[in-house]
Amino acid sequence: MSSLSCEDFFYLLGVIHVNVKEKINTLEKKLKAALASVENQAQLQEIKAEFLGKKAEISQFMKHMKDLPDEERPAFGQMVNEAKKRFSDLIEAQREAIKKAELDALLRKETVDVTLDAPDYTLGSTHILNQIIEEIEDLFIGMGYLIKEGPEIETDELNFEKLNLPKDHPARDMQDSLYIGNETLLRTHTSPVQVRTMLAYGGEKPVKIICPGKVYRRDDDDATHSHQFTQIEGLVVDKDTTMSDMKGTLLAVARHLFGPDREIRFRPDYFPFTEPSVEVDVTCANCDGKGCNICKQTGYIEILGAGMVNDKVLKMSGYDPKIYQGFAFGIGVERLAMLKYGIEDIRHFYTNDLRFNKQFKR
Ligand code: FA5
Repeated sequence: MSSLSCEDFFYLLGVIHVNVKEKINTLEKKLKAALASVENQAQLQEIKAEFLGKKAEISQFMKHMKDLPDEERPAFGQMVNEAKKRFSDLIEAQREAIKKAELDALLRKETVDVTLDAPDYTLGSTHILNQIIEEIEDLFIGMGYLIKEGPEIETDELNFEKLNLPKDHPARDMQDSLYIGNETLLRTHTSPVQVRTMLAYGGEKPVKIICPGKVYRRDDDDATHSHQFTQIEGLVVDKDTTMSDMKGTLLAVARHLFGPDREIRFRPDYFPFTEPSVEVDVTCANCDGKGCNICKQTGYIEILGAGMVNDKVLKMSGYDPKIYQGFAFGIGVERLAMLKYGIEDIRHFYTNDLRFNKQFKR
């Protein structure tokens, strides 16, 4: 067997070098072509595995190292490692290009053209009943009142008895009630919140509150009655409270709601919890008090019930009627809105017909 001469060996090595070099060049061209059509990171990963992974051709070249003399190995190793580095750089450059393309696409997709017309969003608005409640609350807050709320399930004692309506009192018929148990019912008015406040104040402090909220009665629903409706009641208790304080306050309410030129009048009425009691009318805003269809030719429309707090009620809630007097009033919010806006049926407030609701956008 003839041994290789030194020249032959270098010749052989040169061929290996040349072949590997050529192979690397071919691989590099293949890699560039593959990278040119790559579209996403997943495809790029596959290409990386193919060209730089353990089974990649370039990784196999290192196996030739052992066939080389020691002095050739560094040059060979350097050539292969430089190729690997170039491959890796090409792949990473492509990775960055894909990232940038993906980001550009996302930004293009999410671009907002500020010159376009805004979409026609339909904005909701506060329900007319809540608008009136807020309007009345604002007026009373301006006059130094506090807003008090209470539970809709109430005791018979607070809803009736402490308001001078004992169990057998015929005036209980004025407010047909929905009982839940023997002693609990859905409140028929927000007056029990007034009782709760007086009891909490312990007969000592002056009271100046309004109590908005839902109330319930066993009334048959029709154009002017609902089994559930909204009230705002008010109560003032202090040491020098007179009927003219009440009149001035209610005149302010009437003018706030129906216009600055309105006048009010009192008609005698009956409520067990007030004495004297009055029905309050306001001059008709439609005809200025001259008489029209809306006010049934009377020149006035009825807006609320009121009165001076009955001594018995003050006493039952801990206030000494010789020292304290008070006035109270109760407004039916739906009825008030019907008068103000000429709404002919109370049921419009609850059916949520948008054609109705939209008329009262603030
Ligand atoms: C009361 O509820 C008294 N607590 C009000 C009050 C307070 C008077 C303080 C004096 C002093 P009345 O039952 O009248 O009163 O109800 C008050 C208002 O609620 C009525 O004027 C009316 O506007 C409204 N209302 C009564 N029943 C209904 C109903 N079924 N549906 C819609 N509104 C009603």
